[in-house]
Amino acid sequence: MVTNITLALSKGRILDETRPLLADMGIELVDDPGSSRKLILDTNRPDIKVVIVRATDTPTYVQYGAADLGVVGKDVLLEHGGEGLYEPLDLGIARCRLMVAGFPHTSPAVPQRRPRVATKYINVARRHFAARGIQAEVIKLYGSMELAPLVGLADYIVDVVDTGKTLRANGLLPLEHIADISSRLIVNKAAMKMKHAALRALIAAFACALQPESCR
Ligand code: PRT
Ligand code: MG
Repeated sequence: MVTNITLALSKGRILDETRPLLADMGIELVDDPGSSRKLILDTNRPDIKVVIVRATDTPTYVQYGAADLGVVGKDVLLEHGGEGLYEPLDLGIARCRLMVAGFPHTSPAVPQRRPRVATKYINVARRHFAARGIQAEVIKLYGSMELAPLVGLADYIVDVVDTGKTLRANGLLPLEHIADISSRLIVNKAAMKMKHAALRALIAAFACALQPESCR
């Protein structure tokens, strides 16, 4: 009996950096995600489909079993909480750092008043400041976080930083490190029981694509 598997990926970095791993596993997309508007993509494996979702939605699709597994940034996973999910593998792709950033002269260590923090990572930001004894006022944004300090909306932002160019271009600096980020393979907990053999095989194939020498 064939077990059908659905893998959730987001366009951009995660799709681009997951595709070579899939290729090493012998899995190729049939439709070109660059030009296709389809959101459910066939692969050369009749039992494996790829669904294209927003990066922040990946844990939700996998949590509810709409996808059996997915690839998602640890930043998104920290914010989501990881309920209903296994995280069997660190794929080591789409690396960056989750940081507090702001103007060079401000320091979250000595707040003058209750600091305002703009971010799409509101849970992460609350936890980070609370752990340092600071009750920050956290403002939810959906993008262009770097703008918030420039127009007086917030004292700080919490965002992922790679080269730091985006911050520097806006006169901002990384101030505090929250976490090193890479993308993780996540698996629906119920699917892991119901589709055990198929998912085990796929997770093992991902592991081999990451470390071929350990699979020879
Ligand atoms: O773009 P969209 O709103 O659809 O969703 P998304 O931004 O969540 O997705 P995407 O594809 O941009 O990012 C997917 C994942 O890639 C994130 O969840 C991170 O785990 C990881 N990643 C790695 C990054 C970066 N590097 C990164 N540099 N995600 C975003 N950025 C952005 C950052 O937000 C900032 O605007 O790039 C800018 C900073 O880059 P530097 O190089 O200027 O520091
Ligand atoms: Mg983006």
